[in-house]
This record gives sequence, C-alpha cells and structure tokens, in this order.
Amino acid sequence: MAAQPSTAALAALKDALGPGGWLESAADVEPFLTDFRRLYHGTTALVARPATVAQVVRVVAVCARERLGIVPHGGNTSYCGGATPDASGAEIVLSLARLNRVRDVDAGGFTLSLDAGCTLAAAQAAARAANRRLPLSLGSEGSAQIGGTLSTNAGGTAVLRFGMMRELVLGLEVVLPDGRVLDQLKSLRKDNTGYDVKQLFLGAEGTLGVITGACLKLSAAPGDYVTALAAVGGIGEAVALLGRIRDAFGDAVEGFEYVPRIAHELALAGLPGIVRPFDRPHPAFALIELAVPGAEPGVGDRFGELLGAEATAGRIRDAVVARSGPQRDSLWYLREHVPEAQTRAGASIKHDVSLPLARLAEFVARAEQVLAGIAPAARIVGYGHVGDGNLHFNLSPPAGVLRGSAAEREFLALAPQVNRAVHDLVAELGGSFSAEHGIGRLKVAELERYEDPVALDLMRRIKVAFDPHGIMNPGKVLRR
Ligand code: 2HG
Ligand code: ZN
Repeated sequence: MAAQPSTAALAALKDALGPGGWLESAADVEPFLTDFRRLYHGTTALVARPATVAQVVRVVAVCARERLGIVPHGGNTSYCGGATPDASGAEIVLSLARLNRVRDVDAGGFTLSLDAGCTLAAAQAAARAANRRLPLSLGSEGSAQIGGTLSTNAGGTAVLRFGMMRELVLGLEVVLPDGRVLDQLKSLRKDNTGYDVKQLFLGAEGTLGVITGACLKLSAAPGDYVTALAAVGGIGEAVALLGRIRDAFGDAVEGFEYVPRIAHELALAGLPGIVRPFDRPHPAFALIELAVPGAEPGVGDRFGELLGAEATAGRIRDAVVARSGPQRDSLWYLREHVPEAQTRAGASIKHDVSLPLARLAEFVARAEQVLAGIAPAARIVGYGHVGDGNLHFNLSPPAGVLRGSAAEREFLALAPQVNRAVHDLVAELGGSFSAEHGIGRLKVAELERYEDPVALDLMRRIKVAFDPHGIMNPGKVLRR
C-alpha cells in the first residue's frame, strides 16, 4: 500500500493553495470519491482546489517531491472511473473547478481560449455570445469540464461533422509531472514545428500531466437546424439511410443517432416527457440533424422530400420532421435520456464500441446471436452515435429483475463473459472496444488485451518519459 501523505506534505499543499483552496473534511471530500457510475469508491486526505495555474504548479511540485499520486478531477462524468482516487488514501484529488475563466474569445479568428475547469456548457455559451459555436455536444455538458473533455478526447453527438475533441484543439497549456508548464496555448491553424507534443495529452486521461488551459476552434453559428426522426427496420436500414442523406446533404449532416425500440420503451416507462413520435411502434428510430447557414432556404423542405421519397420507396417506415424548436428539443430529449432510462431499468453491462460503418449491422446481428447463448434473457439496448460507427451496446437485466436482488447479481456476474464475447467480436471486425469513453480504470485490462503491442509499448515508454515516478493519475489507462 502506498504511503499516506505526511502531515508536513499536507501542510505544504495547503500552503501552496492558500485559504479556501482545499477540502479535507469527510463530508466535503465525499463527492470526489465515487465515480459517476458508482463502480469505484476511493479515499483521499485532501482535495486541492487551485484557482490559478501557478497554484497547480505548486501542488504538482509538492506531490512530485513527496511522490504523491495526483488524480485530476473535472465534472466527474467519466464512465470508466478516470477521475476517482484509489482506496489507499495516498492520492491527492486535484479539482479544476475553480480554474474556470474564459480567457479570450476571438470571433474574427474563430477561437476560444479558456481554463480547463470551465464547464462545456459555459464554453458553448461563451462562443454563442460571440455569435460562434463550440461544436462539441454531450448529454453531460452541464457538468463535464473542458479539461475532462480534452483528457478523454470526448465525442458526443456532432462528431460526424466536427470530429472529437482532439480535432477542436489549437493550443494547450499543461502542468507537467515535474512542475514545468508546457505553454502551447497558441491559436494558430498552421504550426508545423516538429512533433506536436500537445497531442499526447489529449486522451491521456491525466496520466501525463494536468491540462490547465486550451485554445479551441470555433465554427460559425448555425442559422437553422433541420431535425427529423425516421422510423427504420434496424441498424442496417439506418446506415443505408445515412449514406443517402450524406450523398444529398454532404457536410450539413451533423448528427445521426440510433434509438432501438427497447430504448424508447424503457424511456417511456421510466421517464416523464418522452414523446411517442408515431402512432404505431417501429423497430428503431434514426434521429437525424442537419445544420445550415441562415441564408440557405428550402433545406427543410428538401430534407422532408427526401424522407418522403424514402418512405414511398419502402426504405424507411415513417418519418417526422421537427417543425419548431420545442419539437426538436423533444426529439433530442428522447435520445439524451436513454442512458437515464436504462439506469432506471437496473444495473447495466455496458460497451462503448465503434466499427467501420459497413460492418455495424453484421456486428449487431452476430453479437445478438452470441449473447443469446450467454445471457439469453438480458435485454440488449444498443443505441448511440451510429453516424460515427459508435454504439453503446449495453445490456439491461431481464424485465422484472429488481435492484439489489440475487437475480440482478446473477446478471452482473455474466459481465466478464459478455464483455469478452462483445469485445472479441469487435476486434475481429476491425473495431474499437472504447470509442468515446476512454480507458480510465475500468478498461486497463482490455487495453492490454486488444491494443497493438507496439502502440502499447510506446504508450508505456511515453508514460515513463513524462512521469518517471508515476504520480499522474496512477493506475488509469496503464497499470501502475
Ligand atoms: C450517450 O451517448 C453517452 O448517451 C452514454 O455516451 C452512454 O450510458 C451509456 O452507455
Ligand atoms: Zn455516447
């Protein structure tokens, strides 16, 4: 077991942070000890709450000297336990919440510079106020912080058009494990000056340093959204429809989300305010969103015509185009509340997989077949960002299984076997076992099993080169 921080080390940390810069009572630190999915519970002697980059530097320097583990903590929305300390009590939690200034919005240059502790929603609002847009959208954007979205290379619902967080980064500021600051907070679109070292911190989940600031790319504020729900027979139909919509509308297509009937039923049963978009049930829905500049008239009509022609040709079963902001909101509300509906239906066995689009339907058919042999009564709730080839291929317990019951424990005990079957199939089909939720603590063994050994070797060497004493988010991504 790692050594607990000494009284002198704790005093040095408090000194580095100044009054109001830390939490230590059991009640105050409690919210930092359990991850969002309640998979892990840790403990810590201190939650550091720096308000400046200089304070982060001082905290990291004390931890480096004392060889204390540092667990960076943003909005605590990780699905993989990436921001939760271990049970040893030896790790310090570093909350970025007070480092939350918008540093600069450059409307003419289409850039936004800000502290890592700004929430994604606050960053979006800052862009909107300058008639620009930060095109990253997540269900958890009200709490997720910029530092966390950078550290996990977050995805969400507009990846199809704008890419993941990595693709929105122009500049980065990082406090390194030795206390130096990497200052690459430039706002340049072009900067070919050797290795792009900042890239290494994106998706590193705080294991190489603490991201304290970033300069992000903005895009033009969309004039209008065209949002529709198409009823489809299954994932194959959805993927084919996406292809035709992209042929017709190109890069205007921003989002293409998939919601199977079971997910809709769980939402209807468990949550208020869920719409029934059609008068009869369908096997699945595709939620499609186009964004167009204000000056482009008729796109809504053209999109409606395309969907009408698809329905007439029997390639989709029905469709509805949102005619107002509230209608659009209610379609997104349905999609964004699928995770909550699933949580209400009991403990889940989750997978966050991606596949080449062309193999998605094959994946679902084969996975359903394999799982019928392992967990025949489980309910498969495979939904998500189909436009990106990313499915949250989750399993809920059989209907009627109560929370905390022996039957639920029996279902959860199948997780290792289920995960193995699903991830093996994903690997066989050229996919990824972690599309957008990262590795954290949850998927360290999966990374060891499925990652290219050469890439894994490079990751380990990079970790040692950056963090020779292993103080940065120990045990996350890579084994200690
Ligand atoms: C989403 O797309 C999130 O809604 C959550 O990434 C996925 O709960 C999940 O498995
Ligand atoms: Zn997702």
